Amino acid sequence: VVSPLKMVLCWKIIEELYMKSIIITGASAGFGESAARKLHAEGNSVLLLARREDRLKKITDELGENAQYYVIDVSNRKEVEDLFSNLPAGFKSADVIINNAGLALGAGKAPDVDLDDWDTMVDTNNKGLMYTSYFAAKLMKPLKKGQIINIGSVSGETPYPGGNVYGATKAFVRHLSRNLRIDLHGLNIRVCNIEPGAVSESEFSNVRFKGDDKKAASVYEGWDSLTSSDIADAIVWTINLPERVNIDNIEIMPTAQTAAGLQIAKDQ
Ligand code: 8X3
Repeated sequence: VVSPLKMVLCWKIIEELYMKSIIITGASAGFGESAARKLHAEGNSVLLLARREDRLKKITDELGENAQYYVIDVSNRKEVEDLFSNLPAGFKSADVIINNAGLALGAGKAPDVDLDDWDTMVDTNNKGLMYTSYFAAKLMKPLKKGQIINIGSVSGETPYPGGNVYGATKAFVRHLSRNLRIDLHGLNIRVCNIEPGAVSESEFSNVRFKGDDKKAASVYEGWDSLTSSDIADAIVWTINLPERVNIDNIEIMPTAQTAAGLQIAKDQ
């Protein structure tokens, strides 16, 4: 007869073997929060990163054991460096990083935009991604294992009116993902770029329209857009595939959304 103690020990060993340690940026809301919740529910250890401590604390308190948080602005190189030099126990050889932090600010056509918004988008969507990817790759390279999941956007594939610098930052995400995949080739490190289309039920639209809730909500009125949970499902699926499988790129659109095609101005 196997003693209860031995059974618990066996269970712990099995858990250790299959449980992954996963770092998630932009984890205080949206896809990041949803992915953190789903991955944690599957028995993984999660480290949630974002700027808003109150949100992070609330989520990790709800999740309990195996959920930790760290307050950080990913666009601050020093803060990212400090985090990676002092990663909490259990994350020093992290299996996965989900680079989800990012935002769209404004939807106006160039040049009728706020230049500060362009700066902020480049700082977070590109420089933030650059810093976290750099340090994650440094951590994973000697371990010869790991997975980097970046959150791009369909706007990085397809231009649209008012997309301007937001779309350009997401094209950077796509190209950096492809280039990292090549640089890390042979090291057993997976790199994936997930490109969502229009997603409601997240703060994304409110941030884009700077707190104008009515305008933000009107984008998603009367049709069935994606939810954060749909994107989190894709993230979880990508992680759970066998290590031999690398999903290089996924574009995920709501059924009701497609690219618009070319246009001609006759009376200019
Ligand atoms: C945002 C995609 O379609 O909402 O990344 O502009 S969309």
